[in-house]
Amino acid sequence: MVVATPTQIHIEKIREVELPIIDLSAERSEVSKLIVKACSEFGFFKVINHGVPEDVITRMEEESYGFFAKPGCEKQRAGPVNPYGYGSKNIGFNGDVGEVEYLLLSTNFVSISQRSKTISNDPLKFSCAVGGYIEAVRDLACELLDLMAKGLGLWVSSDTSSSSSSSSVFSQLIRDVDNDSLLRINHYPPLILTNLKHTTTATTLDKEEDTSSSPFHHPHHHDHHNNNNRIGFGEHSDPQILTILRSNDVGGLQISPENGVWVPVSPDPATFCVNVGDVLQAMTNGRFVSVRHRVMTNPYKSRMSMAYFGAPPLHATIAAIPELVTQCRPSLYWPFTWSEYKKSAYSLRLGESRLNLFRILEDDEIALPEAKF
Ligand SMILES: O=C(O)CCC(=O)C(=O)O
Repeated sequence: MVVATPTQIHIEKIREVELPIIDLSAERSEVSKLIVKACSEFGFFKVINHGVPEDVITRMEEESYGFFAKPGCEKQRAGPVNPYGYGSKNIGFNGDVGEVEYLLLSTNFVSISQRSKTISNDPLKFSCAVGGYIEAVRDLACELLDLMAKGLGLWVSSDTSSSSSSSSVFSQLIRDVDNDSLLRINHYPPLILTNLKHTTTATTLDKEEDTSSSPFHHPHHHDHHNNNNRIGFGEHSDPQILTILRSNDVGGLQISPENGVWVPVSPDPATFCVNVGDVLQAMTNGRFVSVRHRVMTNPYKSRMSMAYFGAPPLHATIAAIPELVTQCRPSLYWPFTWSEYKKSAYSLRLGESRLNLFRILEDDEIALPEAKF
């Protein structure tokens, strides 16, 4: 007798949750509290009145659209990713793929200038746009990290003689000259055009324009409920300290507070999305959550996102901040250097939990941090 093996059906739930929007122009101690709450409960929040100049963002976006609108063979000149450059569909080195093309750049200005020669017909313009953007989002990341440190009751120096008015144990790592931060610019062509194999012209068709009168516009379409959506960027958590993400007005980003549950993040070009990375989860001894997220492609419009990943220097040792380790809450993770973490992170598939490799297993009583939606 042949008995059919039951097929495992993987059911996903979409949950609508309003994510915190934090106004950075509000009173500092109040902002600190709100940020700590958001990082502990969601691992993810949006900021308004962030201080990144509009023209800096516009220049960066224009350069990025310009690059993605080029014919495929020209874009390939900036690839393959090794460890920086242009990539298409392949994400990382372990077989992960998605409906995305991207530019991965170091935040080091010399490296950007070199790389620009293969990316742009006007390398100086491109590298200035990228350099200006990186400086502005790095300052924003440092400000947020200092507010987090304050909210956690950690020491924050205020050195008014330097351009960075304060620094904490978190922001010092990404202000370090040897920081290993990255900028990643993602372009997700619309599915409909991907299928028609017109990806190279997709960007020019729907670049930030009002598509309401276009044949591609579908007024009743909801990004997250449409079965035609495909994975643009698979489920993962960010390994670094903090991510500062900005996108155009096309949705697709979803975050996962628990296995199989996805919360769509509404796109809003007036805000930056901020999320906790694995290193910050380890340093805060699990007080903050590095939330898993993914991107679904939109059938009709192209999404573009720019993610700054603030990372420590390779030699930096990452361990829980002593003030956040108590008898009731001993260290959750073994100390590691950023170099060790990167090595193990990049040896795994995108969706695997890298931080678990460093988990101290003896203490069964401590629950793993999880977003509390
Ligand atoms: O495109 C997005 O919104 C997010 C991209 C992302 O998760 C990444 O680049 O790691």
